[in-house]
Amino acid sequence: MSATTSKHTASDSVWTICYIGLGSNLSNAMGTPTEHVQRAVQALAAHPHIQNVAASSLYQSVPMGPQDQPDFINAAVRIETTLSPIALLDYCQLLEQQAARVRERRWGERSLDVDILLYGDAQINEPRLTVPHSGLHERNFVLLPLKELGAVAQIEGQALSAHPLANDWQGIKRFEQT
Ligand code: A4P
Ligand code: MG
Repeated sequence: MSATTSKHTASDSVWTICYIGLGSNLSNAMGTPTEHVQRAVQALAAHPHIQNVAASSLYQSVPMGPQDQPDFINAAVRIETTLSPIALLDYCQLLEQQAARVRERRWGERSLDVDILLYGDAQINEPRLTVPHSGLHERNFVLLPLKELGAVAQIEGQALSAHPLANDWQGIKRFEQT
């Protein structure tokens, strides 16, 4: 999946490279997990202040957290944006609402989770926003798609691709659509 377009904004706009994590393990009236994730990629590409969108493959992974829930479909998306971190978070949460997400239990099933994984090389610790996303380096369902997209970042003093789980395919596989 990819959509490459250059969008015109004021000449002093700064385009920041960001990585977004997508996850879904619940079908609802709006669609299946795969459809929720693919629709989110399209909605990111359609935003006037987001350009050069590239999505990883889809990955199927066992749930982290409660095990009595379906496997997840995960992907990561590379974008360039002129949105501020909080404005980007607002848009991520709008996409979750559009997928009719209902919050039930921590790490529970959801129609769509949209997380800001990296925002340039910013370190953000605000009440609504932690970037890099907390626990990013402890999740192969985040690291493997990030690595596929060629993301470069230092997390806890170590390159992304050097974290052990960036090479661990346990409990995760590329999702092949039938
Ligand atoms: N928030 C803070 N930082 C960020 C950020 N960088 N990006 C705040 C997005 N949101 C951020 O998130 C709770 C609050 O985090 C938001 O209000 C936002 O202001 P949430 O999405 O409502 O809740 P959550 O996702 O259930 O909680 P949490 O702890 O963020 O869970 P995670 O870390 O998102 O993990 N297993 C597999 N295999 N694949 C998955 O994708 N996902 C989860 C959820 C659990 N198990 C999984 C997967
Ligand atoms: Mg989340």
